[in-house]
Amino acid sequence: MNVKCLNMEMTKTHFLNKEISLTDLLKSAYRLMFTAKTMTDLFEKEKKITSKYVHATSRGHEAIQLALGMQLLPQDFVSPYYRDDSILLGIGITPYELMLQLLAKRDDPFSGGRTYYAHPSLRRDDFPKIIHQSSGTGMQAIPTTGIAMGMKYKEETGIAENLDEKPIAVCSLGDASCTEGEVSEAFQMAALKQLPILYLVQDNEWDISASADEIRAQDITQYMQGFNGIETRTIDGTDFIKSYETVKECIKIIREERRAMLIHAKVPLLNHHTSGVRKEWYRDDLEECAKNDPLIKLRNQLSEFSIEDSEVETIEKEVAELVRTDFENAILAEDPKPEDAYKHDFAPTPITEEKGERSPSGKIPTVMVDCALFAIRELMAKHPEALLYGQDVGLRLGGVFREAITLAAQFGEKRVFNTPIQEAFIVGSTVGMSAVGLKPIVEVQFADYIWPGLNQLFTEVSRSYYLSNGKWPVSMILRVPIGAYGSGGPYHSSSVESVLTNIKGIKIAYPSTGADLKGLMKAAFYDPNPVVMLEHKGLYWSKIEGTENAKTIEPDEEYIIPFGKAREVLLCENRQDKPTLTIITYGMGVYWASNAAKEFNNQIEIIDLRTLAPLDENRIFESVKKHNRCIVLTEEPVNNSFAQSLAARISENCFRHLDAPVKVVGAKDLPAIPINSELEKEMLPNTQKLIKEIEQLLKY
Ligand SMILES: Cc1ncc(C[n+]2csc(CCOP(=O)(O)OP(=O)(O)O)c2C)c(N)n1
Ligand SMILES: [Mg+2]
Repeated sequence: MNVKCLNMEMTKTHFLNKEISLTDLLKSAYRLMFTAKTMTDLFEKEKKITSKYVHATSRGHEAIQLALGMQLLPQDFVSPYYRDDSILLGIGITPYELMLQLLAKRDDPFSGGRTYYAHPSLRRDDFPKIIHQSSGTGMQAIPTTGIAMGMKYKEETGIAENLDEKPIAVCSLGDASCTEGEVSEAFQMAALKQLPILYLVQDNEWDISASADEIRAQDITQYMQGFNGIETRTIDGTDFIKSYETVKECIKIIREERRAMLIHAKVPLLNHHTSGVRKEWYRDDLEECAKNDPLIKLRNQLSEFSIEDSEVETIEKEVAELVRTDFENAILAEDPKPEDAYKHDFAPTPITEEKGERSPSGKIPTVMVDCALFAIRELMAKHPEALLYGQDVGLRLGGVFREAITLAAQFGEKRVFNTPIQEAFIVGSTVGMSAVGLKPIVEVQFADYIWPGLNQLFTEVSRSYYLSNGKWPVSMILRVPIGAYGSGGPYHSSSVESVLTNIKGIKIAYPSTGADLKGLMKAAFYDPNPVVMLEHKGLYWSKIEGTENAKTIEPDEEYIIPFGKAREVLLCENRQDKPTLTIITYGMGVYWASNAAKEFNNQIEIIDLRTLAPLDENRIFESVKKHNRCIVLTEEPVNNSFAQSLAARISENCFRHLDAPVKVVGAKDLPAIPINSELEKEMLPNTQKLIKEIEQLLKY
């Protein structure tokens, strides 16, 4: 390409934050590209030191990465993947900062030594923003598309910041990562909602050792033809000028027209896949690829622009010195301290006390499902940043349990809307929505369908705060109707709390009354951390005999309950004449226990956990120590359950006080809950079964 015929006299870059000429732009780009190469070479030369922690570099991909990084503004969000160290150089991150992460040092600006090289997260005023980046290939597509959805939401509801240039989201992806199913969920939403996002796909035709012809039926340009409304540009990503112009054009369109675009940049992979998977083991195309080195191309373009060799040599010398000293300094930088491991597991919540009125006078009891609805209605009326989305929650139905009925009519279809059947998107998009300051309340239709969303919950949502070293908490509520109820059958009855409580970094509520559901929903909303609300659908309307007490007076608007505070459902004294016991339970268990307790004369105490994470250990242990006998009651199959693990904790902490083993009562260990009502009854716990267990335990 003859660069001289390009119409790029003056070009603004954020990197230098001022208008500069094309020659100056090319020189800046060359400086950065040479930096990336010098770093790759140094990391290889010093591999004894650098490969302690696995890393990948951008070698071969630098031109398109720099073209992108250099044009982003502080209001933009970018999600680079692990090969994008040149994007990071392009936005102004220094080699020293990158090397701090390479060596997992304490001052690593992204994660404080918690995550790998080029896994950034950044929240500096004068830089583009970067949410936490995981290693899961393609997993950044949904959170980043969530950012774009948040930007558009703010514009459409009139709460966006007033800026001369509107922000955009950029999601960078490797070619092979695009075959992940979640990536197409993201494309679907970006196309459907016309979101202001740029996808950059860097196509090196490699998926570690698997070649393009083995793993894809079409390249990304062809693939995008299935997504109406995402315009694609296919380019040679080794040509800096071409890349710069294409990125510039796309960014302009997205800033102004608020729609999605994709750049398919063809690039060679010149370095190893990672420091641990080396090119010499399996690559037979290295010679061919070397002919396409973007650095050599840019060097030639500098000559075409009559930039003196001596000037280029000076740049190279300066870069070599900088990279060397940065490396030496990074080696000397301090490691994290052991106690640093405990920082930023959860962001502090302002909700620490029960407040407001739980049972205002003059009101009649309200079913649990409406207590949740009213909580959300009050929150949405007060907070324009609150919105609700999920399957069927929109205007026509208001949720399959009518748990969101009237909300779309009251707050409009921008704030309460249906999503496609994409649990991964529903869950993972909250990361991006939260990053732009919104408070997403989302739903999966049944606990049985949380599985497709679980990857996002684990990989992205739960770890964002910890791995960004406290920069990006994810404030979201995930509502999950759960539990068995009247022959719901194997796919509408499951309990999932044991899996969820194994995910660290999320909070989990499992209220058993309307008042608790309302108070905890409020606490969840003001909590800066991700919260899963498990809502037993058998309690929603108190239709099941014996669950009438799930229906309560609706607390007032101020009512709020801190997480980690159990509820005393039934208290009894420790007696000399008869043994007593405590039942630690939650959800439907509260009603099995309450009904069973009627068969015993003041011998049963019942503690409702209300939240499974955090857990009110003090209240649990106190009750166990008082009664010396304990049942942990759950609706889940017993083996390897949350309840069994809690029982172990109780045994360990209350050992000297126990007169009997801590008994776990729950469902039978079977793969699914059968639909036939007799089989369902056989599998699940109930009041009668519990009475027998209590009798046994009291005999000790
Ligand atoms: C979900 C997931 N599966 C597998 C991996 C292991 N893995 C790491 S990189 C990679 C290949 C990705 O290729 P591509 O997206 O084309 O990026 P490239 O490395 O070629 O730049 C794989 C399979 C992973 N990180 N995440
Ligand atoms: Mg690839």
